[in-house]
Amino acid sequence: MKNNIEQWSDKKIQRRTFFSFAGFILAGISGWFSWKWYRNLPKTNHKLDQTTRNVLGFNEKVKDKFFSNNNMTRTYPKTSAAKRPRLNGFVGIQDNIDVEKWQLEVISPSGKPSTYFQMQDIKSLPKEEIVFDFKCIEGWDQVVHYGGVRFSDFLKKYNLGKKEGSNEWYKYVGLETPDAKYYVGLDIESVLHPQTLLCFEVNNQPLPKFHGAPLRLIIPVKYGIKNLKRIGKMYFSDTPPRDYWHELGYDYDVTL
Ligand SMILES: Nc1nc2c(c(=O)[nH]1)N[C@H]1C(S)=C(S)[C@@H](COP(=O)(O)O)O[C@H]1N2
Ligand SMILES: [Mo]
Repeated sequence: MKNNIEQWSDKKIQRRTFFSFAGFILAGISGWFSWKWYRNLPKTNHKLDQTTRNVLGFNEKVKDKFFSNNNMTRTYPKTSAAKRPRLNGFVGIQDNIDVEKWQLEVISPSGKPSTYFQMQDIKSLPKEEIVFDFKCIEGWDQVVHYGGVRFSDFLKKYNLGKKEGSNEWYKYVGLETPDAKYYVGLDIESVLHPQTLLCFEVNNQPLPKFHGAPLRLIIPVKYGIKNLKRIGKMYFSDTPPRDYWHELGYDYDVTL
């Protein structure tokens, strides 16, 4: 049995523990709200002195580095790229394809007729190359060198992917092979990532059939399974498009 003094001091300790814990929580909450408040201030707010703005800018960069899609995938010199890159996955690319007759069908979100694009519509955009470590979910990876155009440049140039009469992007892009046997769903942030390319070259040569001729997706923020070969159809939606490997039990969002 504890004496009165001991009981009294136990209570005091409990009270103190409670107050310091509450204080800790409150500090956290108020920190979070000040951060939100700060963040929402217009960037040109002259009430913020330069030092504060520099600190905020720095914080923003740290945040982007660790938490956002602006994170760039590591790239390598062209000399590190595999000379004969591995081939894997042949669903939807078995048939022979007449590359000259190929076209990309963009299915209209509002039920209007599709729009068709030819290779020259894609090649008229600025060319981009990327050398990066391509990762297959089956456990292998390989440094590869691809060339094409930015997916985001394609969408912006031809005014695709935004809701009619608005500046808002659809949440997802669906891609399918011409025969619709292989298909993937992609979140719009990953599609708009600057390293996401519509590719027509590997190692500076036109894509061979089994690398996805004439046009394939290279999306370095995702595992290989989302890097659809031989794109035939494209569409936009706010609900997740059907996805070949997701239907077979893989995670839908295989972001690296
Ligand atoms: N059309 C189509 N694209 C596909 C696949 C497929 O089976 N069919 N497999 C995917 C998988 S699992 C991987 S790892 C990569 C392999 O690309 P590569 O053959 O150019 O190395 O393609 C992806 N794109
Ligand atoms: Mo893969």
